[in-house]
Amino acid sequence: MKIKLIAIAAIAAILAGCNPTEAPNLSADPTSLSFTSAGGTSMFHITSNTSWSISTDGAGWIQLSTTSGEGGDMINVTAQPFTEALARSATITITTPTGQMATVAVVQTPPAPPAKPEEQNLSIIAAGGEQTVKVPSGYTIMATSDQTWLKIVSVSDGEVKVSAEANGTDEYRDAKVKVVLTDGTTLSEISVKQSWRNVEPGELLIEEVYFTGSPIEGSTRSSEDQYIKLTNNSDHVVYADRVMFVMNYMSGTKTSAGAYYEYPELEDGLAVTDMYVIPGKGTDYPVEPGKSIVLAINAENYNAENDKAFDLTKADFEFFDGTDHSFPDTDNPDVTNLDIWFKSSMTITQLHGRGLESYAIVTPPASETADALLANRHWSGTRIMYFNEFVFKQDISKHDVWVIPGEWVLDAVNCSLADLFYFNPWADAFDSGWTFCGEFDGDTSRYGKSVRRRSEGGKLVDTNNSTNDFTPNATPSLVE
Ligand SMILES: [Ca+2]
Ligand SMILES: [Ca+2]
Repeated sequence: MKIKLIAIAAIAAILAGCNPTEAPNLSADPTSLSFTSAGGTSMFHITSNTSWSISTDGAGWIQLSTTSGEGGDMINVTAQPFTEALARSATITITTPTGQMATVAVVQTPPAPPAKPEEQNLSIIAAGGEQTVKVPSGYTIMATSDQTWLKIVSVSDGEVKVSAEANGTDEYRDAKVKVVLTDGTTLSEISVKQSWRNVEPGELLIEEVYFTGSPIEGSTRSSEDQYIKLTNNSDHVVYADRVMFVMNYMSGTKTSAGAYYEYPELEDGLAVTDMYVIPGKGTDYPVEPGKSIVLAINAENYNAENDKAFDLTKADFEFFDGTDHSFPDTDNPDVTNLDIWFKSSMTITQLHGRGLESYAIVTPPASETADALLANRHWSGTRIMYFNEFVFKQDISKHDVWVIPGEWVLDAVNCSLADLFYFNPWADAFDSGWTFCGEFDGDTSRYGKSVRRRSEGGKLVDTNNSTNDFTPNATPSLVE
């Protein structure tokens, strides 16, 4: 009976994995684990003949597959991804109730620092606002700005959010954002340029000018349904506030009698007469990418009396020239009027119906006013008119002409006709070509046709050469 009891006790002891005659033991293998910054799972073995428990020193970045057990076992250790600049370590400690102890040292290496700092550029419009900049991910980062007008809003893995104050100056201004790792290594240098305006050259373009007017059945005249269409050719929202539509002063066409003018050199800038400005305080008139705004000479429904003419009551802006003259203008109260900085007509402004004008859109800086422009930017010099054997000299300063600085110019288009073309009134930098409607001066087949910018691959073509960029004698876009 006694023998039998001993045998049962021995079997029980074997089943329990513990030999009462053997001292408790405990070991771990391997005794160290290493993780890359990506983290992941590794394992170690426990060899023991007794129960044990495991702790991790409160290192929250590692998780164990189990924290207690008995006898031999395999433990999975999972490390979280690591983004700091200096390595981190932890100790896994295994203990038994009877005082045995084993440890496994864990280290995780930091992400490899960038070979060299990344450099990138960020453009911000004058209105300022928040922008998010992508930087290499996988690092804990800090960011600083060297200008008080540009604040760091937040940093997180892979991105920095900045906020710019509005630029009230008339100039571009620069800031540098430095993004560093926790040991000070530079990850990224962001050169920030804030504009003095809310739309840049090439972003908002003159897509179309409908100067001919729609044909009237049985008439040699046309309807007065003239309009200009401006389109956002960029990938972001632009603002049309304070965009000024200007008309040329210089005539680059010979008169039908053969007279022509010679003008003083104008190296940089546009000599203009009429100046109409989209109102707004900076961001009142957003134009979404690919979208357009229409400036109607008169925002009236011409289709009501001429089925070939357009309904312009849905135009975004209109030229309203008042009623205190012999050809009173009509104001559509539902369509915002352009601000008049200068109009050359004693009555109402219209586009040259035979297509002998040049047009541009420009942006006067924030500090510029109509009064200041008219006072300070007058053009002067001598214009010479050649007519047969006669030569006339004229003092330009007596004319209504102002010089728009070249840096204000967003886009320009010359219109002319082959039989009258003499030269382009604006320098090649603004438009080195010209476009047209009709084949000769007075050609009534021009009615119902517009000049329209071509598009390629979903973008308008803009090479500052309207001979290339525009389709002459085009079907007006409002037909579609
Ligand atoms: Ca009008
Ligand atoms: Ca109106």
